[in-house]
Amino acid sequence: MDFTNYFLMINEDDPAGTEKAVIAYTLEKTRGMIDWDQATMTAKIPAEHGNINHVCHVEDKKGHSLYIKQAGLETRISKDMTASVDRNRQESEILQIEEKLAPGMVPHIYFYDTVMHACGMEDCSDFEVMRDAMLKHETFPLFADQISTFMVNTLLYTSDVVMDHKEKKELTRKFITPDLDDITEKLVLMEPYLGADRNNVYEPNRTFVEKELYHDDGLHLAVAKLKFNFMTNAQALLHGDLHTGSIFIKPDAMKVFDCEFGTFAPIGYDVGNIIANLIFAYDNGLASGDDAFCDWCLDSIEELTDQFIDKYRAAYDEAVTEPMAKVPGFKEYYLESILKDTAGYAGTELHRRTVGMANVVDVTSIEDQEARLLAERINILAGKEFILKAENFTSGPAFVDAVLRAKDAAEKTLQ
Ligand code: SR1
Ligand code: MG
Repeated sequence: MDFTNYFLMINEDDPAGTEKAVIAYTLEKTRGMIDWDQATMTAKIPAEHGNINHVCHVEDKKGHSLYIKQAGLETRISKDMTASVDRNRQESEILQIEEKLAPGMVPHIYFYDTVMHACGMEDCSDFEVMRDAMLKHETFPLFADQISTFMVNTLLYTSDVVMDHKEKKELTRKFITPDLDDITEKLVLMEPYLGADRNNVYEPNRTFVEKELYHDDGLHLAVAKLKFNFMTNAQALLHGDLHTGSIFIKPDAMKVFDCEFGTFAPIGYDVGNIIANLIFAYDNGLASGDDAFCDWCLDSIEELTDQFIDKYRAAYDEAVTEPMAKVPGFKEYYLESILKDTAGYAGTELHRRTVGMANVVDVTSIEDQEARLLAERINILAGKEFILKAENFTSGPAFVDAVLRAKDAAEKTLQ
C-alpha cells in the first residue's frame, strides 16, 4: 500500500478497508519500534469518537497496541466545516511538549506523519473518557490535584513569565491555527449570543435563551471583550478544548488528549473550560437526584481552583525568569487576570454547550423536560454571573456559590 500521497484511511463506512489500510500503515510507521504479531493484528474504529478527527485502535494478541489518529479534510461533525489537516502535526507536537511539562499526563506520541496527517498515539483503552465515566456518576478523588498540576505545568511554563521570550515567540509562530481558532471564535465567542442557524436550542427553553443570551446588550459587550482577549492575548500554549471528553481517566491516573485546538491564548480559557464541564456533570447528577455525585462535582470545582492558585504561586516563585515579572505585586496582578478570565470563559463554555452547535450529552441526555430546563437555566444563569461579575471569582468557593445561586434562581423560573 502506498502512503506517500494523502488519503483518508480511516473510513467509518468501510471498516474492512480501514482495517487493511491501518494495519499496513501501522506496520510501516512503527517498523523497528514495535514488534507486532502480524497474524493477530486488528484495527477497529471505536464507537466513541470526537467531533473532528478519525481514530482507529490497533492491537495484537501479544500485548502491543496503539491508536492511529488521522485528520480528514472535513470535520466529522459537519461536511461544511473544514480545518487544515496540519492540525494533526500541531496536536502531536503540543502533546510532546506537554509530555515534557507534565510527564505521564498525556498519551505518548510514537510518530506523526505530515503526509497522511496521522499520528500513532499511546493506547489508553484501559482508561475511560471522563465524560462517559461521569455520565455513570463515577467519581475521581484525585482529579482536582491532577488537573491543577497539569494546568499549572503546561500553562504557566509556556507563558512569558517563565519561557524565554524569543523561544516563546518561535513557538507562537509554530502553533498559529487560524481554522481551529476560527471555530472557537464563532462557536464559543459569538453564536451563543448573536444567534445562529446552526445553534442547537432546546425548544422548550427558546424564550428563556432569547431573553437571557440573545437580547442582553451588557452580556454581549462583556463577551466581545472576552473574544478580543482570546484573539489577541497569546499568554500561554493552551490545550484549547479542555473539556471532560478530552480526558482519559481511571482511579489512579489521568491523561489529557485531543489538543488539536491548541493555540497561544489566555490561560483562563483552559481553566474555565474544566470548571464549566464539571458543572455539566453536576447538572446530570442533579437531574437524577444523585446528591453524592453532585457534591463531588462541586467539591472538585472548589479544590481544583484553589489548588491551581496554590500551585501557581509556588511554581511562579520557583520558575519565573522574566525580571519585570519579579517586581513585587506582579505575581498577584497576573493571577488576578487569569482568574477573571477563568470565570469569563467558564461562562462562555457553559453557554455554548447549552445553546450552541456542539452540545454536551451530560445535558442533552436528561429526558425529563423540567429537569433539562433546570439544567440549562443553571448553565445560563451561572454563566452570566461568571461573565458579568468575573472579578469576584478569586477562589474555589466563589465558583461553587455562584452555581448554587444559579440553581436557586433557575428553580424560581420554573415555579
Ligand atoms: C466543530 S467542532 C465542535 C466542537 O467540538 C470540539 O471538541 C470543540 O469543542 C469544538 O468547538
Ligand atoms: Mg476534541
